[in-house]
Amino acid sequence: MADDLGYGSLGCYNSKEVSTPNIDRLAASGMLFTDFHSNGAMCTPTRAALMTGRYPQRCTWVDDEELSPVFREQRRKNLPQRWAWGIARDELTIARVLQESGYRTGLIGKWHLGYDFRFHPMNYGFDEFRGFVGGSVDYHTHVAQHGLRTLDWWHDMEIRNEDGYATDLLTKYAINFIERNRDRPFFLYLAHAAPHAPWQGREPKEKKPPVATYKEMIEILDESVGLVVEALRHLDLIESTLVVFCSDNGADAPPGISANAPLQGKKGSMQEGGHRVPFIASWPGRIRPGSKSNATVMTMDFLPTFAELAGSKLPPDRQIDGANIMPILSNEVSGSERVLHWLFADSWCVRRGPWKLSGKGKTPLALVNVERDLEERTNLLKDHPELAGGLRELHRNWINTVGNR
Ligand SMILES: [Ca+2]
Repeated sequence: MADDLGYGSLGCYNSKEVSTPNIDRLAASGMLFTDFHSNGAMCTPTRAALMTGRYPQRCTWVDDEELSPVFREQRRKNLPQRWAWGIARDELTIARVLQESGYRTGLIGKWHLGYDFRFHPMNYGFDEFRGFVGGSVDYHTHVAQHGLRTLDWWHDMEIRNEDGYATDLLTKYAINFIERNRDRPFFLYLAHAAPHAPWQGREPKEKKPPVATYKEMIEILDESVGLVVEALRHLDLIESTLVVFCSDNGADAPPGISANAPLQGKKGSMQEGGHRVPFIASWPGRIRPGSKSNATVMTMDFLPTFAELAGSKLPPDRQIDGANIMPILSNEVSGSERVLHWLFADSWCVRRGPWKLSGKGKTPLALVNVERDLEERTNLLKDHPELAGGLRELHRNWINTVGNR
């Protein structure tokens, strides 16, 4: 998973500004999705959906009383980011599901589902952890850019620094994890920091414009994908491994690059640029090379899909919102009409088929047909009042069901 990588930032998604030959090759070896969405327009909600297979709004988040005073105070001051302090310990995670099915589980990279030690990823089903628990680190010093602004670089349960550029270190650990686990089933969640700010290239002293550094960061991310895929090939695991690549929300890029092109909006927005992001799935022998899908897919679909592949049984005591997308990946179906929801602060949108209604609080603001009008230029709210009313009703019912946390 890339962090804040936009829809228009890869060669295979028509970028002419960034060179991503390895990710383009991955796409050519499998299926590229044009209508994949992150569950959130920000990091933490999407990561919660990835972990739980549920809408982040349905997840149980930690109470203030569970936080140490310093984090409680930070959360009080930063309500829109209140989720970053953690999901409840009894949430079922994709790591736990696969761990219980005999998979070795590793998180290499960013967690961002709790800063306090008790919400450490190894308490949520990961056997191993290398990386950082916060929203972003300095790529060279590995000091957190938010929260306590202290060293945030972990070897399992221990904070321990080391020299190196974050993207390169995570790549090294990812390959090491694959090598050590080549003879047994494994689940590797490689959650890169790039190209999330701070915009820093590989050479700490090199000075260049932010946009040049930003492109370099995506190109190093691309190198990482190439090295990981090469390791799988070298170890003869490529035909027994499903590789998925996606972003956690739209780009928030420096001026001078069309990172979310052709979409409007960016990270944090309910416009497509906030949450329609790249998603590629490759599995030689199971997914047809060079295929493209316009099925509507969301981050929360990974848990039910992976659980199905691992033969895991999901407990009946909780609502899983995601869907198993294996029939789409193996070309048995092209996808069906779905109703999907997004919510950030009091901004929201709802999709049914090609129709998208977005609004703020109780007020619907725009109705667009994103199949015909991907750039959201034409607001059809006044032309189709009944359609808008129906979508608004779906949104209202959903809010009432998930509890609008
Ligand atoms: Ca992000």
